[in-house]
Amino acid sequence: MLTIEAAELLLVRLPLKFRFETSFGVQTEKLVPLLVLHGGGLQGVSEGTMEAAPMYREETVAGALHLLREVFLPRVLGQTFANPEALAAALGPFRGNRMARAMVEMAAWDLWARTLDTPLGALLGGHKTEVEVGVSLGIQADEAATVETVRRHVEQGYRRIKLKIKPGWDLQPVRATREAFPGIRLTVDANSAYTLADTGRLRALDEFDLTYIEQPLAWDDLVDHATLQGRVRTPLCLDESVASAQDARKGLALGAGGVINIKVARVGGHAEARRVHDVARAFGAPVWCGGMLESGIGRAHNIHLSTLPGFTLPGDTSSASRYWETDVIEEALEATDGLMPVPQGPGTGVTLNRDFVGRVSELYEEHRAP
Ligand code: OSB
Ligand code: MG
Repeated sequence: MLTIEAAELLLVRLPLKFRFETSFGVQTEKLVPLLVLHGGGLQGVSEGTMEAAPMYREETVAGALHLLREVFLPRVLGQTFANPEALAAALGPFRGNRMARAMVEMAAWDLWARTLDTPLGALLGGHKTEVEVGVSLGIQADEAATVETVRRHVEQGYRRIKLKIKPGWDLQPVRATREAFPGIRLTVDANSAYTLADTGRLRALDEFDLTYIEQPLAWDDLVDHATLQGRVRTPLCLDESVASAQDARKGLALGAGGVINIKVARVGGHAEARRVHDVARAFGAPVWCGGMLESGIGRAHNIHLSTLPGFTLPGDTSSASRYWETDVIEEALEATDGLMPVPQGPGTGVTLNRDFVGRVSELYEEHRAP
């Protein structure tokens, strides 16, 4: 049983160690909402991956904090649930807002796994003790800078290089990278920056032996992705446009892509992420775990999810030290030779650094059972 006795909401702003440019624009810091659920003398912690502005999907940090306070937390505070899926069902009647709902669900999974004294990954059905990781590299100033950045990360052992592209900056970085590194596993991510009118340019990517082209078309589209997939040889990977296992089923049935990027929060939490994984396996489609520049809390959740057997392509869960001078957790999450160890211990296996978070959090709220 899982009794939710209290909840804490925090909001931390972390400066990024690198300038992250995508087709959305440039990012230099990350706003990280954190939720701590308390029950039975234990704590479960989660991170919100919605952004300050609705660029990636429609959710925002401000909207999520409001919904958590006014709508979602009141539904679970003081209640007892058989397990995290029963808790998530209490939020089931609400539409959309999956990243906000995922904060409650994911904190509940961490709390539940700690209650059972089990690592989260094992509870979800995973077996791996380390997971393969790649790296997502932002748009660079020119080809030379792109090749130099790729070189640094290839030398660190990352198992896949993903280049962010946008119209006007696509064939150039990919050609330069492929010429310099003929053997690496290489992918691109457009974050919805193209339309079917760009089919010729996207088809030209076929000659570079990319493992996939991630989300070239609109964030809410599957039909045009299916049309495009009929015209390019490289598999398309769906990110933004899969918000549920049903979306995954429809996308794969339509032929909108051959690979799925699973982001646990985008689909509403661990249980739905596992259902997306199961649907993809039934279609024979590989999946991998995406990232949203998470702090150590979200990163640890991602690593545990990646232990499921269908995660056969390297994820975006690269070393935390790439992103932050100081993380919100006490542990280091560092990959060696492209392998990220799964944190040991119950739950996510990581601990909120209360001293640091207490000093930098821009918000602190405690919500108690009525
Ligand atoms: O599309 O995968 C994406 C970051 C923010 C929003 C969307 C995306 C990304 C990344 C970064 O690609 C992955 C990471 O390093 O966490
Ligand atoms: Mg993406």
